Amino acid sequence: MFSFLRRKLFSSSPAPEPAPEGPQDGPAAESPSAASLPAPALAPVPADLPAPVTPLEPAPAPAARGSWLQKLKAGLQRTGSSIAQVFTGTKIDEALYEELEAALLMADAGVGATEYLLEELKKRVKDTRCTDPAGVKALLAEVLAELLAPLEGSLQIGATQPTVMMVAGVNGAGKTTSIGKLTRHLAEQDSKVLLAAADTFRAAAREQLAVWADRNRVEIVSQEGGDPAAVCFDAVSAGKARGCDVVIADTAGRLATQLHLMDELRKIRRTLGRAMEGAPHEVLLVVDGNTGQNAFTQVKAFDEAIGLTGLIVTKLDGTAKGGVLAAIALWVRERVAQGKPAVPVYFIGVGEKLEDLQTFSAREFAQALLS
Ligand SMILES: Nc1nc2c(ncn2[C@@H]2O[C@H](COP(=O)(O)OP(=O)(O)OP(=O)(O)O)[C@@H](O)[C@H]2O)c(=O)[nH]1
Ligand SMILES: [Mg+2]
Repeated sequence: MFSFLRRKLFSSSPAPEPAPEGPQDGPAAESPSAASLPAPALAPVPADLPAPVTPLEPAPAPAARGSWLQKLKAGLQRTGSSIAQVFTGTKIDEALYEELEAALLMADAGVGATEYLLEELKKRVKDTRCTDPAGVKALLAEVLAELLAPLEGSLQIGATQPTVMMVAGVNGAGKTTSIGKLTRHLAEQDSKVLLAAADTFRAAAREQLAVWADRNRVEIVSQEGGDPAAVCFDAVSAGKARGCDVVIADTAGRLATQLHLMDELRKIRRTLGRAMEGAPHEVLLVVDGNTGQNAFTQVKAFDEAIGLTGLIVTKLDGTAKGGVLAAIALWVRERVAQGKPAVPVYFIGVGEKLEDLQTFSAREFAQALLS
């Protein structure tokens, strides 16, 4: 069983020794650092058991979930483009729909999702013979939650050992912080995590990830300078040798328009696949919710380059308008209709603290946006 292979990380034993640094000669050769690792004593896995899959759900107590929802609401309300304002009148008329259209566009929903929402809403108002604006608001919450529903999804670990994740995004989106928070959630669920500092160019980037590794008592593979793909190769090799459950590669921030840097990301992806068949199992994009429609542009561009499997939307506690998730949801629906896999929002970030990374709920998000 998968649980046999797990080792408790939050034990009173001292933190593990830092990983030896990877080789300079690229990912093609098997890493000496991985080869020199002691082979972990693994319990035999019965052949007839299916690989157990664990959905990663940071499940806070109801009170905690309430408090982060307050943060989300406060963040989304701070924009001043309150959609709720539209429904304070007494009449349902063309002016109300025009005001709603403007509010949705202001909230970064984009033209396509705004049109979709208005059309669906009008249909429901007609079908339900709704007569007051408060009722229209409730119907909009319903339509919005349904539109956002394909973005719900939980990150699965345990189908392979290790589950390999690569994390990408533009500069400062919140990649490293989100990895740190995610590592804590994983470690709390007794998963053995290994981090790969694939941002090899900046010493500060390696140090920042090392702080998170230290804080969470997990191991890290890093290398000064050199090829980020080689670090990733080493990390997966080490993760396999050490019986890790999850390997997470933190990459350097980049714009999708920086073609050579996007090529580097593709190389990292390919190299992870060379280090372990089927890897990376998750290709996550971290987007800053404050960047509005630009976040949507990033999703499309990174997906084209490296094929995304999921998203983390950060900084929804700030001046984010939140509507961009409607635009992303519409894009995901269209993908799914074409037979492609969905790209769920695995987590949303509502602050800088550990507990501020939460799973995404379409209904809660729709309500926060309309409150
Ligand atoms: N308010 C708020 N701040 C956040 C959130 N997530 C990350 N941050 C902050 O955003 C800043 C950048 O975060 P990083 O994790 O370093 O971002 P990064 O994407 O790794 O940056 P680069 O590696 O430089 O590309 C830090 O100050 C974080 O504390 C969030 O959900 N809310
Ligand atoms: Mg970083």
